[in-house]
Amino acid sequence: MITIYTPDHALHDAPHEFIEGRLTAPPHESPQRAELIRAAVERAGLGPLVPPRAFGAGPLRAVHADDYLAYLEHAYERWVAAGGSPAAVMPDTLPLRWMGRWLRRAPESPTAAPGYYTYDLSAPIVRGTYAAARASADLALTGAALLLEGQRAAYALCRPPGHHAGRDMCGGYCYLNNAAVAAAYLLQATNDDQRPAGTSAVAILDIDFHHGNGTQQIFYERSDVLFVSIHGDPARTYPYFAGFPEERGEGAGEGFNLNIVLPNGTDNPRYLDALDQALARIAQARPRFLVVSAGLDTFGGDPVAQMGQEASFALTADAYPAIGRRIAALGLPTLLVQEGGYATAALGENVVGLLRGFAGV
Ligand code: SP5
Ligand code: ZN
Repeated sequence: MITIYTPDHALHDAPHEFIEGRLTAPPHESPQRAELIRAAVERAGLGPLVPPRAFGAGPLRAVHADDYLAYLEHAYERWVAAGGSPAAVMPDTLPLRWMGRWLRRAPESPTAAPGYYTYDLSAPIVRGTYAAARASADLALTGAALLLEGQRAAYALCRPPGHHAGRDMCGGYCYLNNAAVAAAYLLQATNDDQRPAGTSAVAILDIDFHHGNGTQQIFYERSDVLFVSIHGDPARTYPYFAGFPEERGEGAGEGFNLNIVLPNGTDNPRYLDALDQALARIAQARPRFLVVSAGLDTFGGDPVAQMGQEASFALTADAYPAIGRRIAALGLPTLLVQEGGYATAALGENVVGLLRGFAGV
């Protein structure tokens, strides 16, 4: 298994986040996460570590709005110049529901813009955020290119993660949607005209504990990319406002979005049953490529997945090789994209377990 990695992820090192009203520092999503994973992958001797290629902004535009990309690139310097805290860009005013009635375009004020482009208080922007997010997207794109060149699989060690980032919004530690960018890139190698009805050229399987609301938003009205996500119940966990089973896609995309919600305390057997259901839907769509949003925050005791006093999912280390094996059994060229996972003591070994299971070693 080829791992695509760059130390440039460390350019994004946020000072804090707000969780349940508490200023939390340092944030759970830290540079240490990617380094722990890299060290574990190297120790396991799973295969070569390769650097990303530079793709430029072109492939990002297939997924993200131009004004959003320009915002991300310049948000920090403009914010600081306008008097914002040099610690990080964070909104203080969010245009919600009734204010949205008058929301026609992005504000020009650098202190107002974060409210327009951000949907929570877990996506601070620092000086190096854009460079790190671009490098992270390049990792996923490099993996996609490797699949197009005939590789069976690749693992993009992405950081910052991506699946909460929508067409023009950041949130949940995510700025650019790495998996969505890779999926859109893979579409170039498929011929839409010849695709039978009811099928998708690319499928995205999201196994992060949290619903991939950004990915869902990006492909919601499209049938060429099937989105299937297995996650904690949005009625009681982040991202709260999306991820319910009745969200099935719209227009041409109707039936091409599948949300599988699992209860607190979900254990290995119950999770693997849900995974089989997800994989059956993907097999039915007969995609040419599979992109996996690989979050490891389904692990029992993950500090971010934990819902108040209650346990989140309760997967053990044994789950990840089993998950990897089942995904590999689809027999599709597969790009694994790193998303969440915050139980740092187990993170490296859990990623290695997933990759080993996939590779059958
Ligand atoms: C990529 C990813 O995994 N993003 C997750 C973003 C989560 N944002 C904050 C969620 C806060 C949920 N409540 C935590 C309760 C701790 N007791
Ligand atoms: Zn997550």
